[in-house]
Amino acid sequence: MACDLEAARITSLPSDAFYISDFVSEDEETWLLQKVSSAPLPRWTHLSHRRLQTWPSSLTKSNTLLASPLPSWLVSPVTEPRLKELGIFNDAPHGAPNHVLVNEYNPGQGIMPHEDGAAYYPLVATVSLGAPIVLDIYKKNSQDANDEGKAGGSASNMADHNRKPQYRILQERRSLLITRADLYTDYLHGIAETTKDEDLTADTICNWDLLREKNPYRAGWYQRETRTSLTYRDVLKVAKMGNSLKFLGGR
Ligand SMILES: O=C(O)CCC(=O)C(=O)O
Repeated sequence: MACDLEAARITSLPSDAFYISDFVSEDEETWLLQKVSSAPLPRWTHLSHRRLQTWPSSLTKSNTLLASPLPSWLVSPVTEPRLKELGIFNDAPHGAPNHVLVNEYNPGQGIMPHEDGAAYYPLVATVSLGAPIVLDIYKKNSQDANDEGKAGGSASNMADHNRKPQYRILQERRSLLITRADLYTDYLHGIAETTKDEDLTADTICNWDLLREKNPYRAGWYQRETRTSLTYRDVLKVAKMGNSLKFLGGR
């Protein structure tokens, strides 16, 4: 996949966001979904509004990753060669993603507005599989900044249910969304708990011109189906196994 990153920039968003509609092929999508669904059941964490796999493992309380490679199905073809070719992780401390969250949303499920916080290099690469979904982007306010202090780096303004997103990104199945820099640090992102994404137009969807297909959204809405995301990040603090015992509480 040869791709000029600048051509994929979502120009109406603050810096930086990029959207590539055809990032994985249909066969690769089927294969990746099969890998997700064949993971052992204990791999899933069931949350109230989605379920989640964490690869290679959850971070410790001090936001440290115990060094361990990602499984090969999360590496090839997504990180190698594709993300590598884009060069987006070149400046990250480990030069490549070392952590992946797999989120699965059934219709009606979503994720509260939040930020990913200081545990990670400020860049997320999200591969969408199975069905489209709209990601909402909110400018952080002073209440979020307070919440961030309390929650240790993950602002989520739960109180304000009427809060309107400032931007909306439509993520098609098989697409890649990259968010980084100010968009990572100064904004929250979330997914509405709805069975229908509505009000989809060139004016309301900031990556409208970059969509692979606009026809399915001409009516301005679509019915949600199960959508899975692979979110690739670089965890800043990594402990080698030799040093791991102290992170696990040993001596
Ligand atoms: O599924 C997505 O696209 C968003 C996931 C997300 O916000 C997260 O993992 O922090």
